Amino acid sequence: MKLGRSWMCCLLLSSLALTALEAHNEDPEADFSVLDTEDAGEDEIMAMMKEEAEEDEAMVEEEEEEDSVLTDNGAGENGEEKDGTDANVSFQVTYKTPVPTGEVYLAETFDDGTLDRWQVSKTMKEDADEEIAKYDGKWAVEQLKENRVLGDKGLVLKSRAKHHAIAALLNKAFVFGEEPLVLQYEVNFQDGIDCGGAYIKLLSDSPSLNLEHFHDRTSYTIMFGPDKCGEDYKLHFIFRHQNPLNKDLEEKHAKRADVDLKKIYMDKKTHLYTLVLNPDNSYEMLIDQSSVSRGNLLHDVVPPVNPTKEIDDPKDSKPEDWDEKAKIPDPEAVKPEDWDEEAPAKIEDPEALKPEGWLDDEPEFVSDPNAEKPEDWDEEMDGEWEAPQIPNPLCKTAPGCGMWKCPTINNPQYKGKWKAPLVDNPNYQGVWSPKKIANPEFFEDLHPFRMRSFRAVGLELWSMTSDIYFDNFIVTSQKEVADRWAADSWGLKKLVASANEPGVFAQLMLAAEERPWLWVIYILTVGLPVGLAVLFCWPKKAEDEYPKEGSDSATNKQAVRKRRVRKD
Ligand SMILES: [Ca+2]
Repeated sequence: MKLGRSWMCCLLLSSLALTALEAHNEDPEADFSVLDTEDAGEDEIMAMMKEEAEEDEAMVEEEEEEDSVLTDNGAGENGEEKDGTDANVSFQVTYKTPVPTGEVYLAETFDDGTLDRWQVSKTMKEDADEEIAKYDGKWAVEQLKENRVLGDKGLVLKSRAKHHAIAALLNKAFVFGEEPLVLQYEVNFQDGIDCGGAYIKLLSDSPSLNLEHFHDRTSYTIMFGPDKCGEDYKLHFIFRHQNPLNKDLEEKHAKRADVDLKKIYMDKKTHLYTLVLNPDNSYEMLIDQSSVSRGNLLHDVVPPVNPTKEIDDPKDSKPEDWDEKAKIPDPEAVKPEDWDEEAPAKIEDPEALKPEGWLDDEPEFVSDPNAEKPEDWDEEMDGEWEAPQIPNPLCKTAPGCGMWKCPTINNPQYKGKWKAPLVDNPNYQGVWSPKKIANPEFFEDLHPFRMRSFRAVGLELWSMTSDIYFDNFIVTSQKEVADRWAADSWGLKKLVASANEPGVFAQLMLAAEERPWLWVIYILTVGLPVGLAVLFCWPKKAEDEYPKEGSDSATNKQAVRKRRVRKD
C-alpha cells in the first residue's frame, strides 16, 4: 500500500512536470516554424546576427529622428519589458542596414528614409469613375509600429480605400535565361487585413514603360504575394505567358499554397515572402523561408501553358439513332398471372378489435357545463352566446369516444405495378463523344521559364486596411544572396518580435480571454493532477508514525517495547 502510493505520487509529479515542460516548450511561433526550414534556419540566422553584432559594435546609423520611445532591446512604444518578456534577452539589436552579398537587380531597405528610387504613380485607374480612379493613396517611409528595430524603416501603404501605385526601376532588366529568379520581400499587415492586397508586380521591359503612368493595366511578367478579401486568403503567383502563335498574353496561376495563410496574415508580424523560379521550369514559394508551394510551370499552373494536341471535333454531332442505354427492360419477360396490380398498399388490420368500453355515441368535446354567459354579453353585438368546448370528461375513463376506426397495416398481397426486369441492351453503343481532331491552336513551349524580361518592380494595390508595411525588396539570381539578406534584416525583426512575445502564462491568459472554455482544459491539465497529488502524496500520520500492535515487523515490535518501557 505504501509502495503503491509512492509510485502514484511519482507518477503524478512526473505528469505535472511534463505538463509544465510542454507549456514552456510551446513557442508562440512554433506552429509556423515547424515547416521544413530552408537553407538559412532560425539558428543560423541567430548565429549570423550574433556575429554581425560583434563585428559591428558602433554601427547604428545616426538616425535623424529616432523615436525616443525606442529602447535598446527594440521594444515598441508601449512595451518595454512587457509582462513576461525577457528583459534580459541580450538583443542589443545592433542593426546595420543590410548590404547584398552578391549581384542583385534590386535591393531596397528604405532605411535612408526616402523614396528617392521610387516613383509614385500620377495616373488614373482605367475603367473606373474619375473620383475613385486616381492613384492618390499615400505612401510613407516609417518604422514598424511594433517590434521596431532601431535604424530600420520600411515602405508603408497609408490610405484606406484608395488606389496606391508605386514602382522602382531595377539596376538592369532581368532577362530569363540560364539563371534562376529569386524575388523576396517583407510584408507586415500592422493593422490586420480586411480586404486588400500586398502583392508585387514585376513590370515587363518595354520601351513604353513609364513608372509615372503605372496603373492596373501596365504590362507585368509576374505577380507575387499576399492578397485577402473576406475569408479568401491567397498567396498569388501569376505569370503571363505569351502564346507563340497569336502573341496573346495569358495569365497562368500557380496552385494554392499549402499553409494556413489566415494565421500568417492576421498575426501582425513581419513575414518574408520568397519566390524562386528556375530555368528548368520548377518554382517554389516560401514564407519565412519555409516552402509553402512548389511545382512546375509546365504542369502545375492553370490554365496549362500548352494546349492539348487534339480537341473534340466541333462539327461532329451525336447520330439520332445512337443507343446510349446500357440496360433495357427484358422484352421477353411476361407479367405473372397472379400479379395483382390493383391490390391496395394498406388494408385494415383483420385482427384489430374495437376496445371494450369504447363510447361510440360520446363526442370527444362537449360544452363546458360550468361556463356562464358573461354579464356584459350583448347578443345583438356579440351573437348568441355558446359555452366553450372542453374535452369530454367521459372519454377520460373510456378507451375512446366517437366512431372507432380500424387501424391499417401493410397489405401482404401488395405488389404494385409490374415492371419487366432490366437486362443488358444488345444494341448499346456506349456514351457518345465527338471524334478528336488535331488542335489547330496547338503549340508546345517547353521553356515557359523564358518569359518576358522585366525592368521594374511595382506595388499597385487597394486596401480597406491601411498601414501595410513593406521592406527589404530584393531581386537576384542567387538564393544564398537572398537568404543572407534575410538573415541581416528580416531575421532581426523576427528575433525582436520573439523577444517581445508575452510569457507563457500571459499567453495562456490571453488565449482564455478569447476562448473561455480553455479554463476547463487548464483546470483539467493542472488542477486535477495537483488535487490528485495532494490526495495521494499527503503523509498519513496515523498510519506512519504509530505502528500497529500485533504487526509482525521487527520495527513495530521494537516501538511497542519502547512504549511499554516508558509506561513502566
Ligand atoms: Ca528597412
